[in-house]
Formats: sequence, structure tokens, C-alpha cells
Amino acid sequence: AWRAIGTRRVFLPGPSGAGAAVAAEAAGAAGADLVETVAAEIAAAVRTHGGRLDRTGPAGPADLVLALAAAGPGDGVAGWDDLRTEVAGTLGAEGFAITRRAATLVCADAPAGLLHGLFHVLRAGDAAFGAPFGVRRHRPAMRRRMVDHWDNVDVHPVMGQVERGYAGGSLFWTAGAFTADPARIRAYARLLAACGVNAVAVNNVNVHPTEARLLTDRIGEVAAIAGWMRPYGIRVHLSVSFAAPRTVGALHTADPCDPAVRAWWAAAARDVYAAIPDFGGFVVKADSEGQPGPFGYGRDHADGANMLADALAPHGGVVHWRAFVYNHHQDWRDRGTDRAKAAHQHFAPLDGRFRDTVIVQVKHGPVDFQTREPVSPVIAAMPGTRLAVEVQATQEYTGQQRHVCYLGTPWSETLGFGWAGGQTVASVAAAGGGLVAVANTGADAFWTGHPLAQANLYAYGRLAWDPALDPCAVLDEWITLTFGAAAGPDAEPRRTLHAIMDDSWRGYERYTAPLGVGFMVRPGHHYGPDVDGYEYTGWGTYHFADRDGVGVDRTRATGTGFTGQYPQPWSRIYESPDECPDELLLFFHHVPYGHVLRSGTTVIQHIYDSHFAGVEQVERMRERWRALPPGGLLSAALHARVSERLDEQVRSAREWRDQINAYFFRKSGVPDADRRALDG
Ligand code: GCW
Repeated sequence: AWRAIGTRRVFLPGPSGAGAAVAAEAAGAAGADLVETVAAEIAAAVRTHGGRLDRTGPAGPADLVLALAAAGPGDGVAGWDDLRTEVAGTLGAEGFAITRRAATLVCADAPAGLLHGLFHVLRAGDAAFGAPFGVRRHRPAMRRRMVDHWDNVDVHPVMGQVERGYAGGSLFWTAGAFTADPARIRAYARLLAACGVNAVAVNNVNVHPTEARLLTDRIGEVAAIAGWMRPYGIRVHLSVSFAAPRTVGALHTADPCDPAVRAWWAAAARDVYAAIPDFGGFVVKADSEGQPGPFGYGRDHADGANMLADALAPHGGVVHWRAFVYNHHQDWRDRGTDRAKAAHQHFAPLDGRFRDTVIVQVKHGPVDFQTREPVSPVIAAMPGTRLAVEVQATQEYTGQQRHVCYLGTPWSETLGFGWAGGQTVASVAAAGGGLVAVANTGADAFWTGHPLAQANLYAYGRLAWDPALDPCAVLDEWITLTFGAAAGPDAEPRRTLHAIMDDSWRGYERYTAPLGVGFMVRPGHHYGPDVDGYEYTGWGTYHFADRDGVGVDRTRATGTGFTGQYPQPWSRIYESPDECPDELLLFFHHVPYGHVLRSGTTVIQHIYDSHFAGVEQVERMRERWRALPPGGLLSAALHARVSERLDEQVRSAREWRDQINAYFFRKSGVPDADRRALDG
């Protein structure tokens, strides 16, 4: 049967150097691309490591066999028929099964499964070729694992080429021109696929006039990117402007209920699919921070999202509609309005009204990607809607890729967050629209500016594939893949990287905004401390520090009532200053400086202690890194880049410590119990 559909066979050397691998060509064009990719990966491995690649048949003992269940390598491979019989039809579009017999056998129902199976083997290294093991099935928890670029086509006068981009220029555009290098985009797609990513939105959710034309006369640029990414199983999505019928088209309105508007979008979608047959869909930021949306026409967000879904549905596309909707012209004097409540207020009442090809994309926290936030209550409030959870790999609020901050840790905590009824963030995202990350990549030689920030991209992809993974184990995988498998469990640079990175998110939290209060950053660029920078503005991000205390009262009893948006037990726990977890205390409560935390220390002493401890941690990180000699895959250039960034992290952490400590000492007048200098 496999001969009849044109099976090609690929041989790969295993550790013995004698091995063979088989990849079966799929009947469909897209699938064939992916099989070619697997074959090319194996061919490259053979060129580097030796061994044999033969796509005409397993003519001897094999170390590795990769094949589609429907095609198979034929009779020559021991155990194959048992494997295929057991797993065929159960693996889905991207899953695979692996077992070790005389050879390592990888079986998939569809070509993307072969690719993910190959990356799995590479991750496992020698372990995939050791003692025999039984059949293990791997299927992604999240069907769509999307990276959202905030790249602009033009250089935006304030935000630059990439909004909140800390990794150099855009991989796609430079100052208005399409400058994507096919080889580099292919390499990027390979990197993403190796992390488990299968979708990319190419442009910023803030869609400016030039970028709006990517939907129409510049669609060829998106099609080119799609063509370079397709062989790695990645589908391309596009951020669009809700006002496009008016601004790009010739209509006088963008009212989602107007038949001419609906027809305009249907035609636009048809043209997009003519250029990109496997186009993923639209990403939309509407009625948010100045972007146009359905509110302008007296319509709600279900009207807006459904209209776009109807345009895409005939072609198989989806709409990612962001729930990041709030009033950014709030009166700071008005204590009744609470930005944290906004997404729930706008979206929870619409539950059940969205088409099933609409994915409501919710930021993981209720405010805006702060270092520490509670989980967004929207995630538990819309059981009749497909939700995606959005995290920010680009480190806008976590050190801007100048600071080491390994985000696998908080993302894993968020995904594991559960509530009454047995649901978790991971289960909601898995049943709905998956996990989305704002990209942290760019034209930088290390992809991510800070070389160690690559681990965040990797952790994102791995946790989207399997949210139950231990983030430290994921980090360990990344270290092995990046710096070489030769290093044993205690060998360098592994030990040093764990010492620097494992606890780096908590370290960042220690020296920045305390106890979940958030947003003590410089307005505009958001780097470095400015305690009152946003305090008297319209942005809705306040800490309310005065001489007596600090924090936002979001209780039902005396505050904004935000705690009431949570299901049990969290509604009760967050309401109580005694039960609320310390790290979120100031997010939910305004307390006196002398309030005693569950840890036993007072709020004011905690602020001082954590800021001293955070800086000491960063100073130790730098010492450890300096003691690590460059060598092997740890190139001199990489070593130097990390060293330079750690110098800046130490400088910045000290600045944070000194401003936060001086600020709260001046407000409270409470000296440090340990008599350290707080204010010069
Ligand atoms: O955190 C804020 C950023 C904006 C961003 C916005 C969003 C793309 O400061 O730069 O705009 O979030 O997520 O839409």
C-alpha cells in the first residue's frame, strides 16, 4: 500500500552509526512539504554526524524509523505492525507514538506528527536509543500554539519597528519595506517548530495605516512568509484593523451589522485565501487603547467578532478576538472604576454568543502582563466560549530582555491555577483556543536580544504542548539543546544556568514592585522604576501609597468589588486580607505598613528585605556567570552578551531597590529593622 502512494524512505544514523529512518510521503501537497522537511532535517543530521540516508528502503538494521501509520516502512522493521495496529487513528493531526524495539520507531497519523516526533527524538537524545520501552503516545494539549508578533511595517514614531520588541529589528520589515530573508525566516520557522509552535501572527495588534494594507494590496508579503513557514507546520495569521472597510476600503462605515461591511470582509477574506490557502485567521484588538471597534457603531464585541468569523468560516479560518478592553482615560480620582474589572465586565455577559470559530484571547492576568498578577477571572467565567490565554514572552514588564527572567515558572503556575468544579487555566485553554505568546524574537543574532531569553520562547512552546511539564525540567531541556548534551547533570554550563535562571522570575519580583501591586515602571517605555509614574494618570494602574499604607482595595466589602468576579474558593480567599496569598496582598487590599504578612513580617519590612535580597541575588548571578569560562557551544560572543546584560541587570536592580526603599521610607517614616541605609 505504501508503494502505491509514493512512499519515500529516509535512513538516519543512530548512535551506532548504522541506523535507518523512514518517512512516508503524504498524498496531499501540504503534508508532502512536511515530510520533505523531516527528510531534509535527517539529511542534515547525516551530513554532520555521518551514517546513512536512503529514501528507497530499509536495507539493513535500523536505529530510527519514522513513518506514517497509513504508509509504514513495510515488513522489514520488527515491531512496526504491532505499533501501527495499536496507535493508528488515535494520534490526531500533530501527535505521534514512539517505542524502542530493535530500532526506535516513531509513528504518526499525519505528517506534522512526524516532525514533532523527530524533534522529540532530538530532545530525548541518547535516551531515545537506549533500553527498549513500550509505546508512548504524545499529543499536544493545545491544538493551536501561536506566537503573536507586534511587528510594524513602518517605524512607528513612538513604538519603533517592533512594539515592545527587545530583540533588534523585525524579521519581516524594515522602515516600510518587506525585507524578510527567506533563509532566515525558514530558520526561524524551524526554531519555532522545534519549540512546538504551530501558528504565527505576523504583525502588531495595533494596526496603523500602512500595516492595515497587509490585508489587501500587501497580502503578498504575508503569503511569502506563509510559504517559508509552511514546511515547518506553521500557519500564518494576520492582525487586522476593525476599521479596514472604511480606511482601506471605500465604505463610509465599519458597522458590523451593515450588509456592505459584511460583504467587504467576505471579499477580503476570499482574496486572502486565494493568496494563502491555509491562512490561519485574523487577530483583532478592538475598542482598546485607541483601536477602532464595534462600540463606535453601538454594537458589542460578539457582533464584531462574529462578523469576522462569518467572513473566514467558509475558508476554515478563526478569529482571535482580544479581551484586553478597558478605559485608558480613566479619572484617577474616581476610586469606583477598576481597570482589573474591565475585561470581565465587557466579556462575561457575552458568554454563549460567540461563534465557535471565534476565540476570545484573554491576557493571563486582569491588568497587563505584570510580574505578578492573579489569574484573570474571565478565564473561569465563559464556559460557553472558546478562550485562548495570552502570555507575554517579550519582556515588556519583566526586564525587557536586559534582565534574566525565566518565565516558565509563572506560566506553569498560571496554567495550573484551578477553581471549584475541577477546571484549570490549562484545561480551559486546551478545550478552547490554546495558549498564545507575544513574541520575544527579532533580527538580533541571538534571536532574543538576551541569549537566555530564548528559554522563554522554548518554555512557552513546551508548556503549550504539555502544561503539566515541570518548568525546571523544561529549562533543562533547553540547556541541553542549546549548549550540548555532553554536559552531565552537574556539569557546566548546566549548573550555572540553573543557578542563574531557575529562580530568576522571583528574583525580578523581589527587586521590583512588591506584593502584587505592579506598575511602578517608567511611563511610556516601561523600563526601570518610577513609583508614582502612573499614579495620577488615566491608565488605571495605581498603588494608592500614602503615609499609612499601600495597595488597592478590590474587596466587595469596602473596595471595587473585583474579588466578586472570581469563582470559589478564590472569591473568598482574595476577599480576606488574612487568607490572601502574600504575593498578591497589595493587588487586592490596601493595608497599613505594619500589617503582618502570613510570612510573619510586616509589609514595610518585607518591602525593604525583598529589595535587598533581590539585588544580592542578581549580584550572585553575575558572579556565577563570570566564573563560567566560554567554550564549546558557549561561544565568546554569547558569553560577552550575557555578561554585558548582567551588568545592566545589576545596575538596574540597585536602582529599583534604592528608589522603592527610599520611597516607602519617606512615605511611612518606618526605619529598617536591620538599620540598612534606605535613603542615601
Ligand atoms: O501592555 C500593553 C503594551 C502595549 C500593547 C498592549 C496590548 C500592543 O504597553 O504596547 O499594545 O499592552 O497588549 O495591546
